[in-house]
Amino acid sequence: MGNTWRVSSTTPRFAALAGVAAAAAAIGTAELVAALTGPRSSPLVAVGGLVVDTAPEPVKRFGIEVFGSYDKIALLVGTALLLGGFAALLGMLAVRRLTVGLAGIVVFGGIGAAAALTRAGADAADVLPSLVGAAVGGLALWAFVAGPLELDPWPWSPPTPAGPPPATGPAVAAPDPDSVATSEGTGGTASRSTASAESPPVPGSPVPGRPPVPGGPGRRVDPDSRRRFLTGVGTVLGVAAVGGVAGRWLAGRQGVSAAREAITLPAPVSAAPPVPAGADLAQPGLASYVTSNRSFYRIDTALVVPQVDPATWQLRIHGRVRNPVTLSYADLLARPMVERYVTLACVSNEVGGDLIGNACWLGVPIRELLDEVGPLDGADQVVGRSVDGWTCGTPTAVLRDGRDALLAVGMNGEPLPVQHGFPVRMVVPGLYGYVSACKWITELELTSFADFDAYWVPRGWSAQGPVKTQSRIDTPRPRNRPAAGPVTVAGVAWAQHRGIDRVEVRVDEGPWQEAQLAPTISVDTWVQWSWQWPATPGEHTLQVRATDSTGETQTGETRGVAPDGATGWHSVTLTVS
Ligand SMILES: Nc1nc2c(c(=O)[nH]1)N[C@H]1C(S)=C(S)[C@@H](COP(=O)(O)O)O[C@H]1N2
Ligand SMILES: [Mo]
Repeated sequence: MGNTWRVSSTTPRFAALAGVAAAAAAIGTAELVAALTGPRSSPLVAVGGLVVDTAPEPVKRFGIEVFGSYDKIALLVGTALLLGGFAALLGMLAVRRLTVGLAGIVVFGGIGAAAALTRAGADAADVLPSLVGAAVGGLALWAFVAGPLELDPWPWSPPTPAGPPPATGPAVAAPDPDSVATSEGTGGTASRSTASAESPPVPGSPVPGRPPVPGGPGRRVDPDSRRRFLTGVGTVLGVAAVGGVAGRWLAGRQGVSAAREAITLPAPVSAAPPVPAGADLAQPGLASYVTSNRSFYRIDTALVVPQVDPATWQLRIHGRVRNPVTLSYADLLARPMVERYVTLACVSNEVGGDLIGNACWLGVPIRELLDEVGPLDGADQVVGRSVDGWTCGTPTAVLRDGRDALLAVGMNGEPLPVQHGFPVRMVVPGLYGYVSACKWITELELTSFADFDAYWVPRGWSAQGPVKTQSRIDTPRPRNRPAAGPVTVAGVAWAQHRGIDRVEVRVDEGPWQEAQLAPTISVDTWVQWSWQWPATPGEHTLQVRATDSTGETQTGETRGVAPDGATGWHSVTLTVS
């Protein structure tokens, strides 16, 4: 076929618009189809997830530092802007050569489909949204740059030809201003004359009899066709937005919040000890002793919160065991449950940071399940695997040493919130979340540390992640600008599964002074502390350090969060008036 190099009369600006509209049509369609095939097949979510999983660690850290907890929204917005830029470029290429624009759409559709296939639990249906989206996007692009919505040039009336009347026979002689560069070479017809090989591509006009506009190709366009084009773009953008929002809404309706609300959790055979009086000093600015589900920190790699239906949920305990088992949610709820307060902390918590919380968890002791499956010799690692493919590796010995490591179904008296791992997650006292606290768990696989690296290990984090002894000053903070006189300094300290023995505070690098410890429930929870400071006017620096029950005092050596948790003393500099 000929005419591969065509120059549309569509101007670059309109072409960019056409590209963006076509991309919107593709993405809107894909989101709608994804609502039918499952959330992980949405190309945006799948590509975003792939970016999260493959981004180099420093980039990821940069994202978290710069965008804070909005890093996921930032990623989606950034992706949308990037896609918009590419789409505009594709539109501009497409008016010069439609096949290049279409090829670009095919490439993007392919990337979306391939990304969807890499996601955990993907099947062939997960490529559908990308493929259908690409087809619709391609159709839209064609319509805008070469189809019914293509812009026409300015309807310029040619002056009446003054030359001799045409000779008999087909009109082939006169150079036709409508000529299109064709690869057919010779043998033009009445409607389409040949162009000399040397001549550059000239505007091809769909309106016969109109010469190109002086001043270069595609400068001015027919106002009627412009109206038609812009209406088309507006319509496509509108329909795409409605389709995309409808798709997201439908996907959201497939969520599990209704299933979660219908659950009644069993009573524990071993209830949590009551919170001792005075455990919460109720000091303004001080973190409360029990963290509510709403204010509990959230850390995970999931771009969309996994929706796991408890009716079909299963936990497979397998690998290097004598008797592998598969449990349903009902099986799990039928087992004796215990309830325990455990303080969970993130390895990415900076000194003084707030990626830590204390909740009351209800669940099944993992120790009992492991006793039943019977780990084989050498199975020194238990890998928790989430429905989205994320993994953590916990020492088998830690899970069997008698501590309250739980397969948790409840958090602070409710079924687990969806963000915190509904229907089932792990909680292990004394270990950072990244090596122990698998949310949306579907597998426990017994293996060895030598044989398997969990998610964060190849990304530069330690395979072993015991929580480091830490302490934090919650009040006063610099914005409090306390008045001179007695000031209550208060905060929290933690050394899960070892327990805190002592907390000390010092002012301006003076002598360490012992703070008062509030009562706490167990060695697995944090403890609040307070100290009366006879504050004097001027700028001062407060510092805190804790000593755990093994007698080890928190080191003052400052180290960052990677590879196994930050160290150093939290210090607060403020002005006393
Ligand atoms: N499926 C899954 N589970 C996960 C993670 C994750 O990325 N995916 N992150 C872990 C990390 S790093 C921490 S600190 C805890 C945080 O649990 P929370 O979000 O309930 O506070 O979850 C852990 N469990
Ligand atoms: Mo974490």
